[in-house]
Amino acid sequence: MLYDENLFPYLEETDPEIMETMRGELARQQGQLELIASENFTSKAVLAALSNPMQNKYAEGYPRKRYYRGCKFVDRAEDIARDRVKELFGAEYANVQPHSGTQANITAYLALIKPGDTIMGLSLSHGGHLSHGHPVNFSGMFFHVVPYEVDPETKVLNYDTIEKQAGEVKPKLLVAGASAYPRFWDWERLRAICDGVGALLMVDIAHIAGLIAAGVHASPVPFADIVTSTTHKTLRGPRGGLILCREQYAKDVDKYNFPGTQGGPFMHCIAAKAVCFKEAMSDGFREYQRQTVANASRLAAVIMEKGFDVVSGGTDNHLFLVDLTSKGLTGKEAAKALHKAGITVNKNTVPFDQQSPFVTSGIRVGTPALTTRGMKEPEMDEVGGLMAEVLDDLENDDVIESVKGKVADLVKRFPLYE
Ligand code: DSN
Repeated sequence: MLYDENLFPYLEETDPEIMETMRGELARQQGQLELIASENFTSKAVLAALSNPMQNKYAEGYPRKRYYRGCKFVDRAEDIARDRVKELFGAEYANVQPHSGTQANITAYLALIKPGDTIMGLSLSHGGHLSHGHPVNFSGMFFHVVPYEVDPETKVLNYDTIEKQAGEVKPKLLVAGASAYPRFWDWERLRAICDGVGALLMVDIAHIAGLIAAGVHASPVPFADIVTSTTHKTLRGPRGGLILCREQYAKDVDKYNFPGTQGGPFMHCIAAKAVCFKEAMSDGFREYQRQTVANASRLAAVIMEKGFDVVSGGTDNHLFLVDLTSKGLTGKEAAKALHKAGITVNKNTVPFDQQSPFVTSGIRVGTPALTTRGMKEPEMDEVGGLMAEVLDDLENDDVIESVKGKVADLVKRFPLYE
């Protein structure tokens, strides 16, 4: 019986070359300190759901309105996923078919505005996302984009400035949400700004969806016209996207996702999303999100105590940005040296960065993955110390080797997938 079997021996026999890459990736995830803010480790239940025969099923359309026969069970899975995510976020309507966060954003734009319309989104180099209007992205190609930025002094959003800019620009749509912004968002204020200029409000919660589900960050659902998200970051589910909206946008959201911009939904992934939403309703998940934020706050404090600049002086969420300008370092060289020592982060531009996005002056640091392993404040003290050791002496191979050894000891105390 398929469901009683461990499937990996079949893969080993059919394709040992790919099996080797999978073993390597597992060992890599187990053996290093994962601090990429957008990454996490799913439960074994989510991984199991991803490897299920629903992946064989075509189900274009929506439950009970499909273009294919044989959809009884995938319909049930999609209904469960939709009901759970609506309950989790208190949303009127949900679409769980987007293959990714960017796909969800494409659908949301088309449901709200027309190509050529003016949008305002947070600039990429100030923490926004490519799909919030960057010129190299579809969003920048198809819409007239006027980006907003953080305050030059505080590096935090100044809502008075955004209001003034929106009054001048008169956008059809304001896009909120970010990939590298460490502070709380004031959704109510953004709604008021939008109402003042006749704009719609779309919020991309990809990074902070888990925090919002757990009540650790305020929810934009009561204020936004459409909310989009990924499911694999703080939410800790399979790779994918979702859309939450008011009932009035339901038909357009469904239409512009399928047939508008996607074909057949990934039904195995939708089943895995349902599992993730169930897990996210538990007390354990709420505690996990609280700890993720506490860990980020502690790690940022340690890094600052070690003499590094943290953008905006700390964090309210799961991530922070280290500005390496005063140390004469680039994000590129810092991330490379940390990686050699077994600590994985990504280089990241900081607001008003003088370096290119490929070099950058900063690194982005996030705690969702380490918190999933069970690490708490004492481990953040250790991790912060190890990061500072490397960053203070980037070229010193002895330091890197010594930190690498300490990383190996630390991760062994917090097993992953064992
Ligand atoms: N690339 C993701 C991140 O790292 O934040 C956003 O799509």
